[in-house]
Amino acid sequence: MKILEADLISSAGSAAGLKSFIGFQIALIGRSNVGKSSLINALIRRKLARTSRAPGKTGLVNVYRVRVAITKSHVETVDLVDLPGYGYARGGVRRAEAFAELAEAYFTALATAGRADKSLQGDPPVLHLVDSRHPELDADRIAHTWLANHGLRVLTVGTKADVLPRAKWKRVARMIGDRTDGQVVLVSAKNGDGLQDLWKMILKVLDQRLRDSGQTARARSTHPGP
Ligand SMILES: Nc1nc2c(ncn2[C@@H]2O[C@H](COP(=O)(O)OP(=O)(O)OP(=O)(O)O)[C@@H](O)[C@H]2O)c(=O)[nH]1
Ligand SMILES: [Mg+2]
Repeated sequence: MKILEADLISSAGSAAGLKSFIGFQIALIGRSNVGKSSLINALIRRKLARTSRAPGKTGLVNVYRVRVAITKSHVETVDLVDLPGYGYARGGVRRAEAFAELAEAYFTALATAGRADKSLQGDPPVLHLVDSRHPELDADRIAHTWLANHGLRVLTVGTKADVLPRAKWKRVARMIGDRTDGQVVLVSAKNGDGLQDLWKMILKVLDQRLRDSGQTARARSTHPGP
């Protein structure tokens, strides 16, 4: 698998700005500082998304379009969406509300697009990132419930696995899986652990969606852009 191209294709800071770029997308959602932007960079093998040690870095919905060569003759286009994080207390109530509003607007737009356009039908795949060192936080449980209540299928990704001893991986993955009742993968943006597995899962979900919607890869490469 080779990343051929990756570009930031849109940024939106308001619900109105979101409407134009709903398409085949994988959204990353998680607490501030959990490692969403770092994971995007690790997946696309470029430093496109801005990261920070201080939480609250990403304040916009940013869409990165990636062209992935799975084989020489099979190229897919995937949009990875970096959403602002939740649970950033120091940003104040207003900032927290703005984040929540933007995320709500994004998922509502995604669900509406899915209903309206046959080519978008299927489960909009969402990666819910949780910190592998803190797999049982209430904020993550609440977010997971919120996503599930919005009818979104979620793949849970345990981040920063490099700081977790290998011996604990299985237990942490099981703990996260029990709470989220779904698929789990542990990854490290730092040393690349788990990234191949995550790419495989992402491509499998997209492939399933393509087959569900009866589209060919060629048709999808012309999916609506900004
Ligand atoms: N050890 C380790 N640190 C990581 C990893 N991924 C991210 N970090 C660190 O975690 C911090 C936050 O990373 P970001 O990618 O900016 O987090 P974010 O979720 O995008 O944060 P917001 O934009 O504030 O919502 C940075 O200091 C990163 O270097 C990882 O896999 N391992
Ligand atoms: Mg970020």
